Amino acid sequence: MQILRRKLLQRSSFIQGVGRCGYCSKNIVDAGQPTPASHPQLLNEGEITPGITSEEYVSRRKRLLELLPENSLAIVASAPVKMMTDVVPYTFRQDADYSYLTGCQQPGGIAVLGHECGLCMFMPESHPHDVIWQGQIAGVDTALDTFKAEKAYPMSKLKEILPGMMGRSSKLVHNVKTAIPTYMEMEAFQKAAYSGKVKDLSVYTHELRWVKSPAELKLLRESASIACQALLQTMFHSKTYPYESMLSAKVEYECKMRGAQRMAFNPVVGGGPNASVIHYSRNDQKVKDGDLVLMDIGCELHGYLSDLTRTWPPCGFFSAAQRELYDLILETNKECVKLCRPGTSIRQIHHYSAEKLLHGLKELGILKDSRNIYHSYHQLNPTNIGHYLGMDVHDCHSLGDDQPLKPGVVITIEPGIYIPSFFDGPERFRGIGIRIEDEVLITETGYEVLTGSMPKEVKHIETLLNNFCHGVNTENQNNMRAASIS
Ligand SMILES: [Mn+2]
Repeated sequence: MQILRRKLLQRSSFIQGVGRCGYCSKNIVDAGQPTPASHPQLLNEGEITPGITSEEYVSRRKRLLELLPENSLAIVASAPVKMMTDVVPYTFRQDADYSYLTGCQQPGGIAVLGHECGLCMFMPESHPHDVIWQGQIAGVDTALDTFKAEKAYPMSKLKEILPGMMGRSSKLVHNVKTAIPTYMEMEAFQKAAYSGKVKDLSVYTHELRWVKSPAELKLLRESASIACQALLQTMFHSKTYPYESMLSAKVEYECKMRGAQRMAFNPVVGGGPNASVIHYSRNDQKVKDGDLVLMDIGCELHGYLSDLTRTWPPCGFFSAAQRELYDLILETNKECVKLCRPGTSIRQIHHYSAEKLLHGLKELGILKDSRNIYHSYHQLNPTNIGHYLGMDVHDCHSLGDDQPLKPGVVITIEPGIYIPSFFDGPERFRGIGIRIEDEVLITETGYEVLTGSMPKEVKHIETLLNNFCHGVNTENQNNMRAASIS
């Protein structure tokens, strides 16, 4: 209580100190994104991203320079703004490499990193008209003061300055994903490209981004925790509202109410046979009584993502066939999680899972021994056991699945079986799709499941979905429950 009061006093004196306008007073520079001065509730002094200090950004750039070939220059453009219609942009998301190296969350900039120049940021210039419509943006001052660039110029100076920097370098590495004609059409770039001196930056950044720092792990842990809490609330909700669209809306609401900026991807909410469409995104059907619903969701917390899947019967009980298949996938999930440790690779875990699932499908009578068995298996499970996770959903993909895992790497373990309604096999299994996905952090001694707080045992799910209402009307109980948890 006392602590709270002291905090309130601090807040009110802060507000008095900066005058009536809390956001952009004379004393606080608007950096176009939260800073410790403008958002003290979010960032501590010295942080550029919540939990990540400017020193950490400096050390990321230093490590990148150590990896880059001698006398090379890295060019990293920010993500472009994508338009939905001519004047309506999609929500902007910064490119992960640009974000990792600068911390800057706005579009329109180009960051250049070299052994001699350090970080040199070319910043977009705002015109008074833009400020009225879009608000303040980060400019040269913010690049120097907030993002700690060694040098910063307005974008209008790019043509004057960048060609010389490129000409003095023996190799260029650039962010191929966000490459733009602005610099690619420059003669110096073309010349380097022609003589094979241009490389993809992701080879280097993926190696750096693959192993997470303690600050990054804290954000990933929180992102996973938000996803678990949100999905649990959505599971409760599903009994009363078994509609794919409502479950999608519910999980997004619950994630954002817990501090997530956005979803990591469009939630996959597949009822019954829709669960067999791996990246199903229509989310427009009612989940039939007795059917399972598969939800694959994730959110983004200050650039760090979560990715979690559960499959359950909104009616509260698994059928015998659903349960038999669920048990196989759950067992595979748990065994694969136990395989996670330094030195093993995603590929090895994948092979183990495929053997286990194939064997299980034969035991259940879903697959029969034949020359085509691997082909049939592939139709029921075309997915990989997992992927790296971090600032992108399929993080650091250029490293491939054969890398021996290291402490600080986060991967997903997501076995699944997807049986289409038209499957030529036992009828009782047709139209069932199940995936159980967890996030696993590789530790010095083994692993830690970051999504462990979200139930996956049949018994736990059935208990959570059923009220033991002792004579009280079940419908009312469900509504009360939904109201109390929302
Ligand atoms: Mn995944």
